[in-house]
Amino acid sequence: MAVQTLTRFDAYADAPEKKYALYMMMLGFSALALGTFFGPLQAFNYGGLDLYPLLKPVFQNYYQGLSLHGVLNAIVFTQLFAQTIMIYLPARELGLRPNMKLAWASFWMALAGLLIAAVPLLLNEASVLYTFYAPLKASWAFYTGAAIFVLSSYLSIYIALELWLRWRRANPGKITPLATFMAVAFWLMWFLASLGLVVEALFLIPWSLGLLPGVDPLLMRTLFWYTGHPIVYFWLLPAYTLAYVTLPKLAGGKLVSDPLARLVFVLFLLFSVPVGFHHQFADPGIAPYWKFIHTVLTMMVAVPSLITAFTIAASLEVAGRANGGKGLLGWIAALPWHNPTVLAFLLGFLAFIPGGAGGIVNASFNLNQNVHNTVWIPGHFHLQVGTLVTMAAMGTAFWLIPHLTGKPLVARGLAVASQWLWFLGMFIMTFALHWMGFLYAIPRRAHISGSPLAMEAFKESSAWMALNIVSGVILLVAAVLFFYVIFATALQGHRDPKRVLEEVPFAEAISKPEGSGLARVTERVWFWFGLAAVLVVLAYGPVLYQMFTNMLPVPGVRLW
Ligand code: HAS
Ligand code: HEM
Ligand code: CU
Repeated sequence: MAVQTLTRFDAYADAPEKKYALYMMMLGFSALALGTFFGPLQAFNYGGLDLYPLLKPVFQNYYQGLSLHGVLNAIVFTQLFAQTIMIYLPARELGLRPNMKLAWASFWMALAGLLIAAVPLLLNEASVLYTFYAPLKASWAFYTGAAIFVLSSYLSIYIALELWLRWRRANPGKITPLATFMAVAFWLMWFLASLGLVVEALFLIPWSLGLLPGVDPLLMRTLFWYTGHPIVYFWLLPAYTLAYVTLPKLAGGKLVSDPLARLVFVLFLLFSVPVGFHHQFADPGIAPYWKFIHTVLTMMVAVPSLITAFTIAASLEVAGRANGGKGLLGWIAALPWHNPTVLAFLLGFLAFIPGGAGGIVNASFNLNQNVHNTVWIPGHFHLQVGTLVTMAAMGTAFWLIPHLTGKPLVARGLAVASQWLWFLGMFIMTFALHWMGFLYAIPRRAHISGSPLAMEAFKESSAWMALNIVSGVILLVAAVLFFYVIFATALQGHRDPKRVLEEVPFAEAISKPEGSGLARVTERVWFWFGLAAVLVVLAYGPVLYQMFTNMLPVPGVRLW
C-alpha cells in the first residue's frame, strides 16, 4: 500500500525538471515509434517486397513513408532526446533548477512545430525527404512547422548557458563539472551549426507561400549540408556525454580521464561545422580545392571519436577488472552484459567501429564516387545514428524513466532481448546495404520493389536482398519489444519511493580536472567558440558569398 500513496504531485514536487525531462523524452520516443514503423517497409523494399499497396489509402507511397521515417527519426527524435539529456544532466550535476518557464516553453514549441509539420507529412503534401532538396516543394506548413520545431532548441541553448553562468558566478575560478561542460560545448556547437537551416528556412518558407518565385537549388543544398553534417554530431554528442558521465559507473568502474573528455568536446566544437562539402563531392559549382579543404577538416573531426574509442574502451576495461575480469580479454566477459543499459552501449559502440570506418571511406574524395547515392550510405548511418545513437537513448531510457518517475522497469528480460535483437537486425541490414551499394551500385532512395525493371537489373544481388527481409523482421520485433517495455514502464500505476530518490549515476574520474593544464585550457569556452566561428567563416565564407551573389532561382516541382 505504501508504494501506492505517492501521487504524481509528490513525485515531481521537489524536482519539476524531472517532469520536463520525462515529457520531452517520451515525446521523442513517440516520434521514434511512428518513424521506425516505416523502417522495416524500406528494408523489405530492398528485399524486393513492396508492402505499400497494402497501406493505401492511409499512406500513399514509398516517399511519403521515407519522408516520415527520416524526419521523425533523424530530426525530431534526436533533437528531443538532446533537449532532455543536455538540460537534465547539467541541472542535476550542478544541483540547480533550470528556468522552468522556458523549459516548458521549449517543450510546447517543439510539440506545436511537430504537429504543424505532421499534418502535411501525413497528407502526402510534404514528401520531400528529410533533406528537403529544392526544387522539390512541400506545403508551407511543413517548412514552418519544422522551423518552429528547430527554433525550440534555441530556448534549450539559452537554458543551458544561463544555468552554467549562474553556477560560474557562484563558483568563481572553479572548473565546470564535466556533464555541464559537455552540455555548454554541445549547445554552442549547435548554435553555430543550425544557422544554415535557419537561413535556408528564410528562403523556403516565402517560396512555399508563393512570395518568392524561385530558389537556387545549389545554394539550398549547400545551406542544408552546412547544418546537415554537424547535425550528426548534434545526434551523437548526447550519446557520447552519457557514455562519458554515466556508462563507466553503470559498468562498475570509473572514467579514466576527465580532461581528455573535455578535449573531445572542444574538438567537436571546432571541427563539426566546416566540413559539409563532403556531402557535395558530386555537386557542380563548388571548386575542387574547397572540397579538398573540407575533406581534410573531416579527417580532423574523426579524431575526437578516435580519442573517445580509447577513453571509453579503457574505462570499460577498468570496470571489467574491478568486476573480477582477468587476463588480456577476461575483463570484457566481466562487464555487466545483463544490465540492459550497459548492453545497449556496448553493442552500440561495437557497431560504431565499422560505421566510423565507413565514414572515412565516404570522406575520401575518390572512394566517395563509388558509394555516393548508393545504399552503402544508409548502411553507414544506420550503424551510427540507427545503432549507437538510438541504442544509447534506448538503454538510457531503461534507467532514466524509473529515475524520473519512481516506477520500476517492467519486463527487464524483454528490455535485454530488445537490445540484442536491435543490434542483430541492424548488423544484418547494414552489412547487406554496404555490399549492395558497393558491389552492385544499388541506389538509395529508390523504390525498387515497385519496379519490375529494377528488380530484373539487380537480380544478381538477391542473396543480399534476402538479408534485408530478415533484418526488417528482426528489427520490427526489436522495436515492438522496446516500445512495449518503455511505455508499460512509464504508464504503470505503481510507484516505488526509493526509486524517486535514486540519483543520476555520475561516474567518478581517475584522472581529475583539478590541477590539469588541459582542463584549464578547455575551460576558455568563449575563446574556442570564437575560433570555431572563424574556421567556419574561412571554410564557407568565399563559397557562400559566390553562391549568394550568383543565384539561379528555379520554381518548385512536385514529383510525388
Ligand atoms: Fe556520416 C553521410 C562521413 C560520422 C550520419 N553520415 C552520412 C549520412 C548520415 C550520416 C545520416 O564524408 C547521410 C546523409 C544523407 O542523407 O545524405 N560520417 C562521416 C565521418 C564520420 C561520420 C568521417 N555520420 C557520422 C555519425 C553520424 C553520421 C556519427 C550520425 C550519428 N558521412 C560521412 C560522409 C558522408 C556521410 C562523407 C556523405 C556520403 C555521401 O556521399 O553522401 C566520423 O565522424 C566517424 C568517426 C568515428 C570513428 C569510430 C570510433 C569508434 C568508437 C567505438 C569504440 C568502441 C568501443 C567499444 C568503446 C572513427 C568511438 C568497446 C566495446 C567492448 C565490448 C569492449
Ligand atoms: C533510411 C531501414 C531505423 C534514420 C532508411 C533506409 C532503410 C531503413 C532500408 C533506406 C531507404 C532508402 O534509401 O530508400 C530502417 C529500419 C529501421 C530504421 C529497418 C529500424 C526498424 C532508423 C532509425 C533512424 C533512421 C532509428 C534514426 C534515428 C534514417 C534516415 C534515413 C533512413 C535519416 C534516410 C532517409 C532518406 O534518405 O531520406 N532506413 N531504419 N532509421 N533511416 Fe532508417
Ligand atoms: Cu557528414
